[in-house]
Amino acid sequence: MAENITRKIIAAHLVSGDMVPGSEIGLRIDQTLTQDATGTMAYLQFEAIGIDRVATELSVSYVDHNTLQMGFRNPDDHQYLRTVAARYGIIYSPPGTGICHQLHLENFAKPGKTLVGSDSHTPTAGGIGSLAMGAGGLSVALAMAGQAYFLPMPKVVRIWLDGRLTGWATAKDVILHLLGLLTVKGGVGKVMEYAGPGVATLSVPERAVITNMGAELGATTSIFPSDAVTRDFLARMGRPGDFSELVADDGAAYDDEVVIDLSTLVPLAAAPHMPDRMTPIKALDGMKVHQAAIGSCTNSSYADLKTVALLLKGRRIHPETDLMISPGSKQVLSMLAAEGLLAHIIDSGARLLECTCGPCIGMGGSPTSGGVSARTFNRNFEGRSGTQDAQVYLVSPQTAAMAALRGAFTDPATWGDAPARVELPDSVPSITDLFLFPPVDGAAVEIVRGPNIKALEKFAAMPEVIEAAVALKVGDDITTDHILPAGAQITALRSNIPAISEFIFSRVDAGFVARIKELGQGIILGGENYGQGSSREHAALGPRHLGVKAVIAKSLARIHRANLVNFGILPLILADKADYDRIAQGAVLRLATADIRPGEAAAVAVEGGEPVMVTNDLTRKELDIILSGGLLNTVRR
Ligand code: MIC
Ligand code: SF4
Repeated sequence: MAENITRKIIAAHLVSGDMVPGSEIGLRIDQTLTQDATGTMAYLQFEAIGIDRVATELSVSYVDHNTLQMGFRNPDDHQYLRTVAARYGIIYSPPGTGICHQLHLENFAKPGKTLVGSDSHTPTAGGIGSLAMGAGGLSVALAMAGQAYFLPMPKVVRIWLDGRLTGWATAKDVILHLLGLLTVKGGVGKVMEYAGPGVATLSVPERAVITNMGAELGATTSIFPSDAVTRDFLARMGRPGDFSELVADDGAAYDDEVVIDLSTLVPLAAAPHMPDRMTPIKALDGMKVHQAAIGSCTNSSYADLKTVALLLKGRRIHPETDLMISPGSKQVLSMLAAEGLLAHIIDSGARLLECTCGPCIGMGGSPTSGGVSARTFNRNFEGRSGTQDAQVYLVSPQTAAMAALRGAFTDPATWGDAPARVELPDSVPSITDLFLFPPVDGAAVEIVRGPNIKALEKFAAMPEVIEAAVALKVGDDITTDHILPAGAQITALRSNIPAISEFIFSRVDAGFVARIKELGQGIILGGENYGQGSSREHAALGPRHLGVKAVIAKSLARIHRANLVNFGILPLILADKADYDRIAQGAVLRLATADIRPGEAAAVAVEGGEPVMVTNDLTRKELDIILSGGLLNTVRR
């Protein structure tokens, strides 16, 4: 039977379930990755499972988020991550080596392999033809232990690319265009599979820009074929042996299709505060830009930064605009240095940052109050930059560089000739020596735990009856950044659940933590797409620690829903969305857990009112996990 790429990889890795969209499948996982902000939890959980060595083909632990090392917390985390990696057979990428997704694409990702990473932008590796998915740390820990990764079988959407990019339009504008078309909910339950004649016109790093930001569509993942372009990329990266061809069969079926003519695209921006608020740069003409930031796992490749360096060459950035540049990896940085391109960046007045996530996750680099920031990143959620009222626009590197030079967004028609396309050199210098490879036998390695590494909490089983107040009612599109904000101070506490829980919902409702502590337990009422964005399981662990028993929402984002299950919080859906308006914050709800059955409706009593009906999309196994107090309780047993 003619098959698409997604279904081919799934079929080759299927260990349980049927490939029927929406029903649960289990996949064998070849590779895993973690980053430090989610990694410490993932490895604590891996240790709790009690396996002697990772069972995957390859597992890598990157340190790229919490790298400021203000005080002992970050360095303690890094030391733990380095030693736990050596102990269990995991490759360790020290802080400053690069951003996890960029490094993985350059050094380890392979066509046709499955990859699960404790970061929502893991689909970046889809640019090379890997089926790469973001997940909570516990799911990654289980994959490292050789267990299957469970997810609902996705639908596969063919994104047909015609033509080729022209003028100042870039790969970033392709995905921004798609986000404008489909919105941040448009990819839920789907894999975006790219096809058509336009595919061959895009390099692997360009493809990775597109698959990276497929995360913002809410998609399970995004994937490109592995073709002659992929072969060429791997050869230049010194990994020709990692190539294998992977294309859709002629006549393969898809669940849906979107057609994009690349030649019609123009430079775009996602306007504050959602990645799908699409606007052409032309429409922003004249808007002052206070800050520009180039980098992040979306746009920090050699080609992106060389293009920027050449735009800056011989010019000075606007005196009232701050420009920050973070290369995606030391490989990129050393290539820029070797070609003399760093000089253009330095002489332009730009600031060169470390090869880390940096300002993308609010590790410094916050804009001025109310300031406009043009960022090449993938998320512009309110407050994520560290400045609550900053106006963050997501743009391409070219657009960010032009904004920094002019001090404002200007009409691309005034930018002159677009820069020539940058190709990778024939042979790229290897940075393999910078990774720490684990010893063959790690049994003797001592795992070092500083005071920032707190032991895992044991959660009790779910009570038979939940009788609890709605501790917080929130609207649509609540992101995990709303639930647990990022930023240097808070993210440094990722290994310490009691401490980080003090910040749950702090930017939405400063009284939340005190209120739920007073109540002792609670229920969260949410709107559409509750929990979209990052994979941070702390957005489930923190609420769980504080006594949240259930989240009742109009709809839930995939990774966050899985994290709720993993930590024993019931993810419930309002059967009638109109009931949302009937439940006030503070209302006491009552439900018997025995009434909750997979896929069936159940009544929830509302104090002083009519009951409301809730449904769920839980399997029996997931329900049992929740009732037993979370996945770790099940696994430990
Ligand atoms: C993000 O971009 O929000 C992060 C930080 O990379 C997260 C992971 C995290 O919260 O640690 C993600 O995207 O999954
Ligand atoms: Fe890092 Fe930002 Fe990418 Fe998240 S989105 S992995 S914080 S660069």
